Amino acid sequence: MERTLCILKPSAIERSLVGEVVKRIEQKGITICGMKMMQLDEKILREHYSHLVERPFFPMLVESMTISPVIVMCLEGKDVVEVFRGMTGATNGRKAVPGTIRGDFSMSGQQNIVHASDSVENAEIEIARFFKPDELFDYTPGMLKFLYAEDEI
Ligand code: IDP
Ligand code: MG
Repeated sequence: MERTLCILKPSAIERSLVGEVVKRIEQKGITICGMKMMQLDEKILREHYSHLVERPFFPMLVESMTISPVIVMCLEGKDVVEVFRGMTGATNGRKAVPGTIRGDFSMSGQQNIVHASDSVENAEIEIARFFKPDELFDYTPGMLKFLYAEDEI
């Protein structure tokens, strides 16, 4: 099964939206195979957001991502990278479609509640960046046969 990285950003932690986001993940039928709270720093953010380091807003982004701890989650499911990106919505919360996490909970292009990996390749790199192998769990949810057809798993 495919895996993706989700980060519940300080905007989720500080606004007490952790339960709301986790609830959506569980209700969708996505499996949580790793979850921990951690404090990010500039070093890891320079790697994670390497495509944005030269942008003028980068210092503001670092500040917003380090102001409180975050919760990182490894999510598993069929095509979960694309599925969870869809659930996350557009980067700017003001443009994200209602029904998506950002569309329902964010008014901002920066304080947008969650990170979601954008490709299978990046998901693998990002999961390895935030989790040690023994922090990830391989298990088969008991309800799997009610989540998927036999030929989907
Ligand atoms: P994504 O989170 O939708 O994948 P990226 O372009 O990868 O979007 O940007 C990563 C994060 O950087 C965004 O989620 C947001 O928090 C922040 N960000 C992106 N563009 C801007 C901007 O123009 N101003 C402020 N923050 C931004
Ligand atoms: Mg991105």
